[in-house]
Amino acid sequence: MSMQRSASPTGVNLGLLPQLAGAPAADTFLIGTAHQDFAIRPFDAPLGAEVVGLDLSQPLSPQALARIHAAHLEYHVLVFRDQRITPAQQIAFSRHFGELQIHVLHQFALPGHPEVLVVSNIVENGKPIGLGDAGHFWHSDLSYKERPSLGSLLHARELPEEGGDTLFANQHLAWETLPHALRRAVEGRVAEHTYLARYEELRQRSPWRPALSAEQIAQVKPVTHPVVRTHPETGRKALFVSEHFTTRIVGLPEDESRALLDELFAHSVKPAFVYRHRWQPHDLVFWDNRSLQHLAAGCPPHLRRLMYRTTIEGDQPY
Ligand SMILES: O=C(O)CCC(=O)C(=O)O
Repeated sequence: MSMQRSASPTGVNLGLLPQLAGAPAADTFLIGTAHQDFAIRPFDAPLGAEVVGLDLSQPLSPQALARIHAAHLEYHVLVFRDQRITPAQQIAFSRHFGELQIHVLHQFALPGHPEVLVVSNIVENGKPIGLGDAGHFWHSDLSYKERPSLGSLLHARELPEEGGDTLFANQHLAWETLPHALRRAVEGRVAEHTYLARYEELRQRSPWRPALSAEQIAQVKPVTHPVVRTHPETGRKALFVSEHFTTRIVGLPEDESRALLDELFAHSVKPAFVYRHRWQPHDLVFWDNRSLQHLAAGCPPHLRRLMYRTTIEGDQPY
């Protein structure tokens, strides 16, 4: 499928969704479409922008979608404010960017909507309604799959009065600032990622996590990906390892691999690369898993937090 490309405000080449080819180039400030005017305001941070004045429950013009897509590539996190959308509308908006992935923990799918993962600490009738500790370790979603996630969308349905922030770390900056000796040590190498890496550790902390069935384990066989990946749409390089899912660098002795991964993990989430999202009611946050890692900061357990996540399938990393 051929992709048209347009120049972003910073000169990075931005691939456009195939169905949006021909739409005008991105404008990061006030944007008008046939149906809706909205603004995209970059944060004073190493990544991220907020989108204000757009109603995602309404149909979007190809121009609006093209501008959202370009801004997503540019800022890596888009925060759509005040979205009063249903799960079906979240699914429909997410599908503009690709196929949706269904999480291996089907126990926490939203009833009637298997594409929606419930991320929540709420317990009803003695049973957790969602994955309460999702994002406890830094990670990029579904990096343990052959085709990890392109991006994820998380919609705030119920927020705690305190805590519950989400942190995002820019992995392009992490790569670009990596000391030369470390660059040389990792360039051309591949690393193993597995969903099972810390599953038992998480189960010990959160005993409500279900034991995985043989069928679930078969769905998450270990995979390998390049330690440094190239973003398929912008061509920018990014570090692609995480403390949650990356277990070893292939071809190195265990102790060397461990030491190298520990250095990469520490570097990749330095404060200079991080944006901390403090949620507002009805925020819908759309991030790029090819450019970022993220972490859920957590909230006091007695405060309710309910979020709905959709996850878009990406390419095989190279
Ligand atoms: O709940 C959050 O803040 C983030 C959850 C998370 O890390 C995920 O869904 O992958």
